[in-house]
Amino acid sequence: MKQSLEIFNRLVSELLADEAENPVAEHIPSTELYERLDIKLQKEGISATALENSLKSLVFASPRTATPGFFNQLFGGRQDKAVLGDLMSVILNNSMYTYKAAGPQVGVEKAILREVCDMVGWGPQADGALAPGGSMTNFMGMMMARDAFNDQIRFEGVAQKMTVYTSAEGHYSTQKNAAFVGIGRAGVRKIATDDQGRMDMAVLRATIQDDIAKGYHPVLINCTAGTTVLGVFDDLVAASAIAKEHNIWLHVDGAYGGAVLFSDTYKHLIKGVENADSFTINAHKTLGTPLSCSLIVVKDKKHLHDSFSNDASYLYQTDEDDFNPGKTSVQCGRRNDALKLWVLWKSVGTNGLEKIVDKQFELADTARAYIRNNPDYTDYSEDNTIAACFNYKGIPAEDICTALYEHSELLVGYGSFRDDTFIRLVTVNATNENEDILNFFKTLEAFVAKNENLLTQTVAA
Ligand code: ABU
Repeated sequence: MKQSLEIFNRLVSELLADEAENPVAEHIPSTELYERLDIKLQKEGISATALENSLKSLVFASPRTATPGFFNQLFGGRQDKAVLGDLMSVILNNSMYTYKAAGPQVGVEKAILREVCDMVGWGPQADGALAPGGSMTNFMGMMMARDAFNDQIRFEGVAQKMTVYTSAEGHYSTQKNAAFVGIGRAGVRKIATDDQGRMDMAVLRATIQDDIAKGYHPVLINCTAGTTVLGVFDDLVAASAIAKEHNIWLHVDGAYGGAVLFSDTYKHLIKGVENADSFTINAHKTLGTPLSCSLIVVKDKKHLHDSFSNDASYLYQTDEDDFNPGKTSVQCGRRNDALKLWVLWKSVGTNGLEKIVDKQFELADTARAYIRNNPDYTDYSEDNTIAACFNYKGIPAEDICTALYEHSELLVGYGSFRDDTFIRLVTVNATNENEDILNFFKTLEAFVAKNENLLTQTVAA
């Protein structure tokens, strides 16, 4: 172990030094990967030195997600205390199904879930669980919605025509999850949005009424707190009124934006979340922990037990269900994703988590101000989000993003809303400073100036 930890320390020190100089790793086309890197496996083992060299090449060539060159997805940065917690999870290697196997780590998970439930405003009946990503915690929400509608489905299978409702701008996990739980992709109603990209509540209400008239059983309204492209928030107060009227489960997919719960300034964006039945937050997105750390909290823990508990005499041999989280989990063996958030939270306090969230909005404001004050940019952004959406000099977003990637300049992606496609700059890395955001634009502009011919070909065509 000592030798491996020494290798780890050396490689990490070298990587961090290199990241400071080169925020974007050299692009390796996937067609050249196995020729350029020593990835293929062989029958005989290799020396520690050869292994270290091989690992170093791999590590140095991997995309750098913690630098001011990465704005591509809804995560990024490196909160060091959270990294410390995650490294400890790996060393401890507890499995989170039982108190016997995870001991106080179960208490850590419970403390986080309790605190989040309290912050939502729910009582002692509320609880939660962790799963390996927002798609999975959203899946858990849908499963509980299905079982709350009909508590026999989990025993007998699906016999009724069920429907679920989500924004046309919602995450694609809704469609996949509908297939998993037996509702089927055809049972997903993608509700049109208003001009700001929020689910249109009048259309939602009318669609539900229409489905009921046709004999369908609406079981879930999935609201989005932070849509993947524009980053906007559905109106939870209006959605909860519709859900209540028709006795439909309300899940809030806050995988991206749910962490505004921690911010006095921005929690108004999820006003009404206390009326939901379940709520997803990804700490690996807007709280900056390493992947993955996805939480689902539920107003009434009965639903977690109803949908996910199963006896297993070889596993559950000590302690009450409350301390055996396997009884409320979608998984059996489960890594400890709670510790990284706990170490970060313990270190910076709830006020420190608030600062992380507020910083993301500040960085987005900086980006939007730059875009809006520069005539070369076309702005597609919405305020009160952590996404700055724009085009530059009319160059197609796909061309510019792909060229920046292939030339190892910046990692940033693009998205579409209605008829427009634009670059999506996500300011989720709270370890960035305003200067890093301005440098992003400088790098982009310098790159375009240098490659004007290449990038303007499509515009001219
Ligand atoms: N849930 C991941 C979304 C990925 C992205 O839009 O970057």
